Amino acid sequence: MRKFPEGFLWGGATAANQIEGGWREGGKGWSVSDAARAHFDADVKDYNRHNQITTRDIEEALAHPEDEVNYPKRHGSDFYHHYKEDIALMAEMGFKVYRMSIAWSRIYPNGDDEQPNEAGLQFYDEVFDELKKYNIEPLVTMSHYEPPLNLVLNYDGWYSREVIGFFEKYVRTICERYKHKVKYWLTFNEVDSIIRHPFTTGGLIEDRFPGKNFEEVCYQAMHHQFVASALATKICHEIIPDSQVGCMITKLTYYPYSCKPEDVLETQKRMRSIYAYSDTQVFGEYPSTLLSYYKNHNIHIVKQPGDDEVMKQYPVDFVSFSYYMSSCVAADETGLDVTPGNTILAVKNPHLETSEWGWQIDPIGLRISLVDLYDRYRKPLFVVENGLGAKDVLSADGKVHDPYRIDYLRKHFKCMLDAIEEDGVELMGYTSWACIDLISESTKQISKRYGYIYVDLDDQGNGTYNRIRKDSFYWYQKVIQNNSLDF
Ligand code: BGP
Repeated sequence: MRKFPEGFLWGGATAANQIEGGWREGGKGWSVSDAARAHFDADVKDYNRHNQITTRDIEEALAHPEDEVNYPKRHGSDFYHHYKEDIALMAEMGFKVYRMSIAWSRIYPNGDDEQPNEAGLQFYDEVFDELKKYNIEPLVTMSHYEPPLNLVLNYDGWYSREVIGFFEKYVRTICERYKHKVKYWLTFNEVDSIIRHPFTTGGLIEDRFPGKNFEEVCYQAMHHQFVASALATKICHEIIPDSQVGCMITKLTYYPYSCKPEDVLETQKRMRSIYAYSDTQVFGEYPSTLLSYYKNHNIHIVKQPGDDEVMKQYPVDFVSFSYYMSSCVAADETGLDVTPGNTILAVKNPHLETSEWGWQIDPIGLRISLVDLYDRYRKPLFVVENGLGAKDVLSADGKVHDPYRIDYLRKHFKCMLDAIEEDGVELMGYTSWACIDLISESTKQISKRYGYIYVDLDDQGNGTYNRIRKDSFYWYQKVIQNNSLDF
């Protein structure tokens, strides 16, 4: 019987802005995600265009906090009121770890408040205590599309150097408060995503930077996040000596569309552009690929004395990533078939099937990514997002039959095991996205379901919020119980 390593951290992942709801309770302030909801158009192909939020959109969102369109999106799966039940279900599956995020705007509702919000701190205390009851380790993302909206409106988001200080204060507060409860941390979810969705990741709105090169604005904000990530790692290690802090990137596997050297070269460029973000946090310095990009595109990043040293001194302990799909790459992609993907359009690979949303399903691509990342960094890896979004249906028998999800996961797990056993990759664990149905980031709808647990709710916000175990729930339970795929 092939087994995963002893102590392998099996679990599931969520993010506060997609699962919690309770968005105006317990003193929580507006986050960028609460405001981003107002603008959304569910056409995935136009994801990036539609996510270019304007200041006017924000004003409208603030003026209509409970409008019907946004109601279900802002109320998530109502984990805020169901966390005990949800954690009990995770425990029933045998979770060793639960990846979740803390909503910064629950702790500092405006981001720049003098004092933290006690009710927000108390909420996560209760969540961590509940996890502890079942011996589930929390893995906490400090920032997953949740900067307080006030930091956008009054500071221009992560473009402002001052936001580093606010983030440091927030990190210090949560590390102090949860030092006996949380050992595993991630700094920024998909730190590279600030380039693709500047508003939700970086709190950046283009119309607030008249006359400026917006791409430069994004990279400047990203620099501030790199410095903040290093400082967060420092703070975490100081306050919680046995803590482990990881970076988190969006990992795709890229294949040359053909063996034409031009296509292979372009593929290499694309891969290097992904690694740039983890390189910076693992090696503690900007890689040549980003520096040359800046030079060739006339991008000037303002650094303060000490930034380079801080980044160098406090690299992350492990490397985590999301993996959903792969894409082909060609030097000239005109006329090639494309398919939607994780916030990007991907060139179609004729050898792969896609999800209902067009994302190319590629378990071997996961193994390739694991090996590449491990060879590059020699640091433990953690798959913190992977899973299948599907239109699950509640059958007449009151159950949800999702054999397609089981098939997807089994194939990905097998490739992880191959990477561990045959390629010698050190993999700490796996948290599937998402362990329970929640609001999808790209569609802003719950009908793109990922969970092992079905939430009875539709895209209009109708439903009982009841939790129902899907078939995949029982399958995952067996995987964890046996620490193996053979049972
Ligand atoms: C990642 C995000 C998650 C999650 C996931 C699935 O990029 O970190 O927040 O949403 O993608 O994407 P979607 O919800 O768009 O299907």
